[in-house]
Amino acid sequence: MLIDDYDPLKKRMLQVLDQDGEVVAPSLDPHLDTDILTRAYRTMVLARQIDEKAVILQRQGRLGAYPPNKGQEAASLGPAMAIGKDDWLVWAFRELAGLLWKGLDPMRLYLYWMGNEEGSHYPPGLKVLPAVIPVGSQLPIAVGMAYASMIRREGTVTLSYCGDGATSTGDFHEALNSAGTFRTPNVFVIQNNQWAISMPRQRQTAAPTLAQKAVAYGFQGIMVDGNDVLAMYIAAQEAVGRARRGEGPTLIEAYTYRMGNHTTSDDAKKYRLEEELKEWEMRDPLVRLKAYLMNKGMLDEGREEAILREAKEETERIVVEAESFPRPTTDDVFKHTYAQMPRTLSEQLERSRQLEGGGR
Ligand SMILES: Cc1ncc(C[n+]2csc(CCOP(=O)(O)OP(=O)(O)O)c2C)c(N)n1
Repeated sequence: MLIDDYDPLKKRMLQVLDQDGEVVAPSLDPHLDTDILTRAYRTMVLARQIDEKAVILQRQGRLGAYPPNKGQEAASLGPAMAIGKDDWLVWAFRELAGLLWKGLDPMRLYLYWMGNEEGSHYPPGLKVLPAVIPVGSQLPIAVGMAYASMIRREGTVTLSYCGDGATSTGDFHEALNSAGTFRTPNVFVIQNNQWAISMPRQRQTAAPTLAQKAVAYGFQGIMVDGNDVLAMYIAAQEAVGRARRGEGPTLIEAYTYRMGNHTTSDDAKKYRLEEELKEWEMRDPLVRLKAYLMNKGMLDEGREEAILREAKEETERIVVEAESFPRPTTDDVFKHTYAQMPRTLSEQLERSRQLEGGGR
């Protein structure tokens, strides 16, 4: 098993591709077919476009505060590629590429960041929870979901994501402790992007790796190069298989980097060095997959340009769609809490309508 060969206590990190897209571990190359690999690349390119456009829209006052994903595309995409349609994806707020792969309409994401709750309204059958901003709070929920699926013998797996900062929350500990105890079918991915706002990874914990935290909860953890989509995919594929076979949870630490600001309200230049960013720019997950595909003859400059052009067009299309989506009304504030609206609330609704109509 991969996981036995990459002991996080020895600080070993799983990698298939180096930063130039060269295969460093040929026996681990999953040899995915051209269709899947080009789809993966297209997903990463589209995620990057949607992400960069979101920052521009925020600066123009057309979208609210937004957490950039740039640099973390492979970390969320690889695990999403390893789960099936009936498996759950529980995200935090920086998992755009994985969500696109799972089938979430990115227009909903724009709506969400534009402050329209319809952005959290997903089609039935799409096994994805809405964004979770309270750090770490999605993890006990993910364990409950996996536990329920185990009791019902559904055979499904729950893939969840959190950041390195989330590993310091009580929720993280409670979730992983329960998952280990009940051997739930969970795959926990930590996107260790080296920063929790301005708090560096070194100040987060004295543990040399985050993956080794699994050891204390009685299950396995593995540290993976989070900018290597193939490494993320094979690690998650093994973890998903174990979960499905009833062999319990796995913790995957995706070693990656947040290339942008924490959110559009942040200025990372105030607390981190430009050199650090420059170093990580050379490990860009998109550049790496592109080089791998080109080396394999699965992609050429012409095809690459077409993918980028299509991604830009798709992004413009979803901007138009999101901006022309009906805005919520004051009436919506009163809906969705009670099946049968109580009298006190319906009186308030009536009053609100009068006020909106210019009544006093
Ligand atoms: C419970 C809670 N405390 C504080 C915050 C404010 N906050 C938002 S993101 C963040 C840092 C999260 O860091 P990390 O888990 O590493 O994820 P990243 O933002 O790097 O993706 C904090 C402290 C919050 N959203 N929820």
